[in-house]
Amino acid sequence: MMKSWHYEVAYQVYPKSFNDTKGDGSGDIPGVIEKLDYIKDLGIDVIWLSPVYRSPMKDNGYDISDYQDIDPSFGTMDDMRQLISKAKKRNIRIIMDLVINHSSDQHPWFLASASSKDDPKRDWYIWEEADEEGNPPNNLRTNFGGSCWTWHVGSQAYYFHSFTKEQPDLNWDNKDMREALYTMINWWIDQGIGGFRVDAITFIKKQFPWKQEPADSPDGTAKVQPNQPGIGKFLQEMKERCFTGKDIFTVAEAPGVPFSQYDEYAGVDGYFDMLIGFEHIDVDVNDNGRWYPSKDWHLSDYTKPLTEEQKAISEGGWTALYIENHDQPRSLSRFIPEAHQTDYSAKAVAVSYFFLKGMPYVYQGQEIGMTNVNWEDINQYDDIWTIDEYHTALREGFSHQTAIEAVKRRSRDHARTPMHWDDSLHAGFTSGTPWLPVNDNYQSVNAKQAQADDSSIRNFFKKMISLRKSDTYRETIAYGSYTHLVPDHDTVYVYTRSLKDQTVLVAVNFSATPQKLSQIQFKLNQHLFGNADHAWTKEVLNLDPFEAVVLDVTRLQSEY
Ligand code: TEU
Repeated sequence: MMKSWHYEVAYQVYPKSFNDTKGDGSGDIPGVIEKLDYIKDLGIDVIWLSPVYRSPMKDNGYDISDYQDIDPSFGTMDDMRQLISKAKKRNIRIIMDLVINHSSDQHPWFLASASSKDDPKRDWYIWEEADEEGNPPNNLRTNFGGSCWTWHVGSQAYYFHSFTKEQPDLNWDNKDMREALYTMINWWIDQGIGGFRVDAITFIKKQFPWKQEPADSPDGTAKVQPNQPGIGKFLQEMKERCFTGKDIFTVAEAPGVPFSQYDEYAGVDGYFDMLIGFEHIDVDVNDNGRWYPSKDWHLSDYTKPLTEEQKAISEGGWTALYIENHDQPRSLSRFIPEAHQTDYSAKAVAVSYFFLKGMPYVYQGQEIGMTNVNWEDINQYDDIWTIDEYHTALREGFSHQTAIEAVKRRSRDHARTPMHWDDSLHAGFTSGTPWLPVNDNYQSVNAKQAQADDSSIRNFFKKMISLRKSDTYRETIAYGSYTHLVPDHDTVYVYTRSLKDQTVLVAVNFSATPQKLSQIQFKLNQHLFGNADHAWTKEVLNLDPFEAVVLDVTRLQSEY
């Protein structure tokens, strides 16, 4: 079924690092309003705003202490209303981050729950007694390391958390708690937002009954597992109570959902409208979730899951297309060896995911080719997850070098350094001291320069977005069938999108050597664009190093 947002493209704003108008070194909502025209000019229709709710900021806003208020560091509720209405004037929907697997330990619900075993809200969170030796119910480990159980001295019990101890998990088995969430969600919809990106939602159903789980780590712990059987009951209820029949869409962050369940989650009658999957992006993460030792990965570890995902949504499903967000390293640093990181190769990386079926997401700074930082000292990093990975690696006997290499490859801070607006001090992000230092390369990589230069990565993104939306190609790119050509290839990614008699062929060479794919035969109808400055006239796929092309072709075989 056709949806109004099927041709749309999203931009993610991580507000703390986007644009600071107050000079306190931390971005704010007026800063987002100030840049709405910059975002609109890129061709964007949707902004996913990472959390701006009131928060003690133990996890940069993913620990919420009031769902219906704005944190003073970001501004006020009035600023938020202005953002929603000013975005709407530009035909941009604001998608709020909905963090409802857990709250902050400073949320009044948790404070009440923790106040006494008899409090009416006691059961809104998950509490368990210690065993005879004082131990918690089991050996589960959080997503960020450490036990999922924290002892609460005041009420003499353990509470459960899938993330930090300051993010206690809400108890979805409690009906009153669920009702309170639904009231809050509907209140936000009434404020005129365009929908939600639903955080870590696959963790809401717990691994009952509690028991020791098979260890996946030398310390005897086992990582908490998402997508437990029975979760669907809650998701269906939330959909019916909050989402159905409204002019919004929902995108669920869904680690642990196998492709075989995509239809249930994001098919025509799915719980959500699209999913944020992890298979194509967690290429460098070990099975136990650890970033070390470094994991050897190949291009097909990226392209094959993308292909599986495209198949999984082929019957009317949808997905979020992304290669960067606030939890991931920069894509240019991940996909391209340092010696070859240029505007040219950045464009190739961008082409690789942009013409798949789904909604493409561009993460702030991705459109100008921002890269990872090169910090050697763990004290330079801020992210809780990064700090845990580093220290756990050392505890497990790995060297500083191995541990810091993992951090340099994978830290969430790579995406969180401030946005580069221009070449002035602190990249024009703040007049104060930025909460996280600016990447050293801001003088050559910044939005001002990218806007002025016709051949910039940013202008390339603009072209890609307008091709996706063009009258001639938008149907094929939105709904066309997908075929992965030369699927075992470890240096090129080639796919076609076909609808009726139109075929768009996308080819990207991820290597520093030329690639000749003479087995792929086609008649060239039109060169749509590519990262090289010359027009493409060949009817054979001879790709230069890091070359990307998008062609309108007639395929000469039905299957390659
Ligand atoms: O991330 C969820 C998260 O960390 C997991 O999906 C994890 O990446 C996965 O299980 C890998 O094993 C979201 C937010 O994006 C992140 O910024 C927050 O810190 C986190 O939730 C807690 O709210």
